[in-house]
Amino acid sequence: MSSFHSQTSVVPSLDEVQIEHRGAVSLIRLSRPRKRNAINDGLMAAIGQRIAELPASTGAVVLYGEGEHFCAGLDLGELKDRDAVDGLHHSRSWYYVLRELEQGRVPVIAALHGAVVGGGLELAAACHLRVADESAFFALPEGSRGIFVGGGGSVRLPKLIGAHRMLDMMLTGRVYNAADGVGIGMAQYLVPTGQALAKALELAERVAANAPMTNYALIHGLPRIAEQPADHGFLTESMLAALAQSAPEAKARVRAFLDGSGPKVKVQSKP
Ligand code: 1HE
Repeated sequence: MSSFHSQTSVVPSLDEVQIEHRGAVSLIRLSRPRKRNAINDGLMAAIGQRIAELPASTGAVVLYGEGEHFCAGLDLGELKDRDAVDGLHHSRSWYYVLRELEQGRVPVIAALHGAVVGGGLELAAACHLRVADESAFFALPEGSRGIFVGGGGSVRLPKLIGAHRMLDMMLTGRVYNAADGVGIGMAQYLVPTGQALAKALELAERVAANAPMTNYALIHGLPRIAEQPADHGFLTESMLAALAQSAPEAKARVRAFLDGSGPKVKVQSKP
């Protein structure tokens, strides 16, 4: 079996997933540009390790790719020798890491450029916010390669763009350019070419300045509430609201607004 989740022999390729800390923001860089940041077992294990080892001082993460592309998806070189059992465990190893990322302690913002394809799009979909620059393009070439998504794409992508659009992408090989992709919900922000990382950093700094409990309640609460019957959702919401507002930080922020020193809500010139 080649899956690192079912086998301890996979060594995380830490040199291919670099980490840097800038204040409360940690930057995780996919660093395998020769292969367009295609994800093999070692690289996926390294993403998992970088997430697991985030320091307590991290309030938000930016995930981005080195070189001309965000990520070319699964390293197809690994696929040729994999049997059905290996394939099952391989998928589960991706689920494990992407769940750690999606259901971790802090929000993760993906900065997207160039190819965001196959497993690269599945990785981006597990992040909480996505910023695309105008060079980004989105595709699911699995259909044309005779395979299927295996990194949680069939669960996460229909929630972003709708099952009918994902079906189209996989059946016909349709590629969305950045503007059209953002228009259908692949990402929340569109910026000029070369500016995705800067915009993601700016957003991450803002996110990291929120009360940690509010961020935690958002990334853990909202997706779960969306899956619950309304009656359960109301109860979950009320509990998260109670928890967030009881934190000392919330009290201090509310007091600051009431005494005139806290920020007011302002219209921003750009989203
Ligand atoms: C790769 C991969 C890869 C590049 N696996 N080696 N993903 C795909 O089907 C996408 C396949 N890749 C491409 O379509 C193109 O490479 C790109 C559009 C992403 C970039 O094009 P370009 O012209 O910048 O680069 P390139 O010349 O195609 O590739 C440079 C090298 O990276 C080359 O290797 P080299 O040794 O000849 O230099 C490519 O073979 C290699 N490379 N992409 C392996 N994906 C959990 S299941 C998820 C299932 C999937 O993700 S399926 C979709 C896989």
